[in-house]
Amino acid sequence: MTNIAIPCYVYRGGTSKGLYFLADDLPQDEAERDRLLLSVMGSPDERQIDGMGGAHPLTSKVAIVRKSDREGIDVDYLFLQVSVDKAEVSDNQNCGNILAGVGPFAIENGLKNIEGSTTDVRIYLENTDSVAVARIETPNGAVNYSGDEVIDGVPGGAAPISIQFEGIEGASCGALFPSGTTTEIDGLTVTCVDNGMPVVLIRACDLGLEGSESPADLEANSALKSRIERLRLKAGELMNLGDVTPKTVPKMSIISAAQLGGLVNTRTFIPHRVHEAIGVLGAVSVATACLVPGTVAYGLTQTSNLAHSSVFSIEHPTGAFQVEMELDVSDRDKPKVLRAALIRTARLLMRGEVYAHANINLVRE
Ligand code: NQM
Repeated sequence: MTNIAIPCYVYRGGTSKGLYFLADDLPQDEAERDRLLLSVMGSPDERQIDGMGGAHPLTSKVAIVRKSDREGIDVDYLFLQVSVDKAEVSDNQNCGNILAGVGPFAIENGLKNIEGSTTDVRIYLENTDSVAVARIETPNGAVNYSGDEVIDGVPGGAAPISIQFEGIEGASCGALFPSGTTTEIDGLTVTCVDNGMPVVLIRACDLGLEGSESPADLEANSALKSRIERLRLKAGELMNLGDVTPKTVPKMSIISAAQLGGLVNTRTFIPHRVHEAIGVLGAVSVATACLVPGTVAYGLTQTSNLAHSSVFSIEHPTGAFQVEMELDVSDRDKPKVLRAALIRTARLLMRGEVYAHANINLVRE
C-alpha cells in the first residue's frame, strides 16, 4: 500500500519547530486529521523515531493555515500541539513561536500578496479568537529570511519578524486575572493570568527553589513535578479551563528575582516538560502580571518605579525574551492591556511532501 503524501513546509518559528500545512491539503474530518498528524510526527513514541517530531513538545508542533474570509484578515491559523508520548493532538492553546512562521508561509503559498519591502500579514488565531499582525521583510518580491536579529535560544541571526497582538486579554479564561490578582492554592499564594496564554505564577522561594535551576534539574525532581501538577489541576478549574488533565494549559511559571537586569526570572513547565526558554504568549502573560500591582510577581519585580509602557525583559534558562507592553493600571481592579508586541525570527527549513502511514487508522494508541 502506498503511503499518503501531503504537501508540507518545515519552519523553525521562534524557539520552536513545526510542520506547516495548507488546510485544504489535510482531511477535513478532525479525527482523521489528527490520526494523520500523529502518523506524520511519529507519535506516540518518546523518540518519535518513525516520524518528523523532535522528541520534545517544542518540536512536535503543527500550523494549519487557510486564506481567511474574515474582514481585514489575510489568513486563519490553527495551532495543534502533537503529544510526543501519547496519541493526543490538542488545539487548546496558542503558539506564538510557531506563529512566527505563519506570515512567511502565507506569502510563499500565495495566500497574501507582497506589499513592498515589508508586508503585514493579518492573522486570525483560531485557537483563541484573537488577531496577530506579523510584519515580514519582503524586499525584491520575496520573503527574506536572513538577517542579524538574534533571539535567545536560537544560534545565529535571521530577519526580524515583528508581531503585534490584538484581543488576547483573557482569550482562553474570559478574564485577564480570572481568579483575582492572587489566589491561594494548596497553601501557596499564586497569580493566575491570561494575556494570550493561561499561566500560573509561583514564587520559586515558596517552592524551596532558587529559581535558577536548569530545566533538566527541575524535570528530575519528581516531588516538585507532582506538586506542580496538583497545583495546575486546581488552577485550571479556577481559571475557567475545566478539567485540564489532558490539556497543555495552564503553563506553570516559577518566578524569582531577575539576574540579568530584566523584569523577572522564569522557569516554565509547559506543563510537563520545562521550557528551554519561554513561550511567546507565555512571556506576554508573565510580563503583564509583573506590571500589575497586587500580583505575586509585582513585589518581586519592584516595578513600582517602572513605566507601564516599555520594552520588558523576561529572563529564562537560555537568556531573555523582550516584550513590548503598554498597560493602563489606573483602575487597579481592572487593568487594561493597550499593547503587546515582540520580535521573533523564523527559518524555512524544508518544503516538499511528508508521508503518513497508508492506513492511518493503524496508528498505535
Ligand atoms: O506561549 C511553548 C513555544 C510555546 C508556546 C508552550 C508559545 C507561546 O515556545 O506563545 O510560543 O508553552 O507550549 O512554542
